[in-house]
Amino acid sequence: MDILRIDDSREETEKMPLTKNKAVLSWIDEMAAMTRPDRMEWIDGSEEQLEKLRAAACGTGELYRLSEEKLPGCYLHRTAVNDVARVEHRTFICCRRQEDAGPTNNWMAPQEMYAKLKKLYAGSMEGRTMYVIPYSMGIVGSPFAKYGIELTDSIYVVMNMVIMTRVGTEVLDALGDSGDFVRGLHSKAQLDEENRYICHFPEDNTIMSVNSGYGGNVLLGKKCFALRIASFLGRNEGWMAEHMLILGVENPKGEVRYIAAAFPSACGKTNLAMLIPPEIYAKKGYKAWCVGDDIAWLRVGPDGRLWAVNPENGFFGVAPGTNEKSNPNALASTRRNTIFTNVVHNLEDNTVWWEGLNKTPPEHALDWKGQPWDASLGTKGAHPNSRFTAPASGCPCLSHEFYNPQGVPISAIVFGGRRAKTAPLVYQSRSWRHGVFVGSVMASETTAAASGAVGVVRRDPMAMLPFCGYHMGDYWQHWLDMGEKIGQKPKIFNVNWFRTDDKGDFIWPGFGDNLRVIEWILARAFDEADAAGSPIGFLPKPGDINLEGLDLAPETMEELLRVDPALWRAEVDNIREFYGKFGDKLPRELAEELETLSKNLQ
Ligand code: GTP
Ligand code: SPV
Ligand code: MN
Repeated sequence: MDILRIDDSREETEKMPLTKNKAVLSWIDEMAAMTRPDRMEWIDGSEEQLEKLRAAACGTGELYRLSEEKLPGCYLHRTAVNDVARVEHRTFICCRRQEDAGPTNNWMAPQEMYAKLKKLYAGSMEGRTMYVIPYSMGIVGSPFAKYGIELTDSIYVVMNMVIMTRVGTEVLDALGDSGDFVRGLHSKAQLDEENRYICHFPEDNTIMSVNSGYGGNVLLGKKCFALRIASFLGRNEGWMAEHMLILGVENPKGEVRYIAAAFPSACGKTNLAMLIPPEIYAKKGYKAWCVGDDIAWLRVGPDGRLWAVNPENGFFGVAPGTNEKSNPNALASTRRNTIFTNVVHNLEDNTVWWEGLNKTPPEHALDWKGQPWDASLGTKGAHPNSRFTAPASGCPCLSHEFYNPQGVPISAIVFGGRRAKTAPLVYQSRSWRHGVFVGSVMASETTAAASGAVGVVRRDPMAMLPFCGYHMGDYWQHWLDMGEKIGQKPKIFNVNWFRTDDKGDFIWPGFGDNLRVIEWILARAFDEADAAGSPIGFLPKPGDINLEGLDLAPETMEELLRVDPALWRAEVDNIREFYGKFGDKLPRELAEELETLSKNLQ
């Protein structure tokens, strides 16, 4: 199909290609010939065009406009009920050799997958418009930005991409006639669960997603590009793409120190990235600045330090649990120009609600499925993985460095997950190499962010299990190699905000109070605090974590920091079994670290 000659009743400008780039045009031609859209529209990023699309989506019910007075510029969207989370079992890394995808990824040979997808995409956009979204991950024109084009038949995807990335003509201008862009094709097709595929072709810079309309499966700039494809690129080019928040902590002297933290999905990244310092900290002059809440691209700077940029431009955050107390900054970010997905529609004032927003569910409301909802019957109104898509610019604690193309220098890397027992509140690794070990054996209870069972402990190395675009053993080796290249290595830590008591209640207050732990981490990173040795690494000594203004008994802190040798010996056995999957791709250094841990526990 010749995209220059599509019959279209829309304005001339929207069907005209916004570029002369031959690689872009011929690829779009090919995708359009396969999916056969009735119309094509190039997204130039103008407010005028977006407003028209929003109106169109409201006309079909794809979006619902919320109270202009209470939530200006905000919309509600509901996905299909069988399409509410990432689908890891239907996510594939299609590189030529299976051994390059490794034991933790689903794999299919590229030719085989292309053939399979071709059938699913055939005519999938008939009667629909194909939107062409040129977008940038990172600041357009900066040396670390990477460009992509997503083709989609969903206005919801367009609207989300506009918030989450930098979209429009300037991206095509920056790309020029280069063929160096990530090709992304998305079609809702029939939303057929049995034929839902999220496929990555790292060797072709290509992503293909079909039969889904849920964020993580269809906003191709995010997990698909900025983690799976980018991790592959980073390995080849000598940098790292990580599932990490970036947080700046300003001390009373006005110095800002940065951490990057990797937690699995729905384990507290957005919350930590936007934390509010406890009162006693705020009074002393501590401030927290958010640079990123989900993804960090890390590289070694000319000064030998590790520098991080956030390639995104918005937040795709978990709604349930977000409230004025737990995360006021995230909540404030969602008060304008935000898209809410799968939350409760409060019909009383045309706003939204979710579990944990407050204790007063609306009386007159629709649940996430669009059904009349009566909270007193005990069913959940919002889906546990309901989300908000909010522009970063609306976040009250957004760091100025968010706009700095060089990014920020990282002093500490923090790993963490949900562990009811085993992992203490915080510990520090003994070296970069030991830190890589700590990251590689991360484990966490599964959450509603992905389809499947919730609350099952699984190994999730560096929180990248579902997001690493190549062999996990090679990825660990890349971490070790990066350690050789970083002059001033960040110190590596592990945290666990989720330890529970015998009743299953969280022992640690979490949220803003996590700054107390971060303070110790940063002090350690700058050699300003002491620590005690233990079989698993360095622990804070009693009194090292500031508990001023917190109602927490010293014995509780002791419990939070307790390392139970029996549990850890079981952990060693489990790690050994896990490592067994990687055969000779397991770096020797990590096998040695495991033996050291095992000996330390005897
Ligand atoms: P993704 O966006 O899926 O990657 O999740 P995330 O890692 O950004 O997690 P988020 O900050 O959205 O938190 C997920 C859930 O964990 C929410 O229900 C939070 O309320 C809860 N949570 C976050 N931080 C803490 C904490 O320190 N303690 C406790 N108990 N819960 C927390
Ligand atoms: C996650 O699951 O880690 C998310 C949401 O941030 S999604 O974009 O769906 O992956
Ligand atoms: Mn998040």
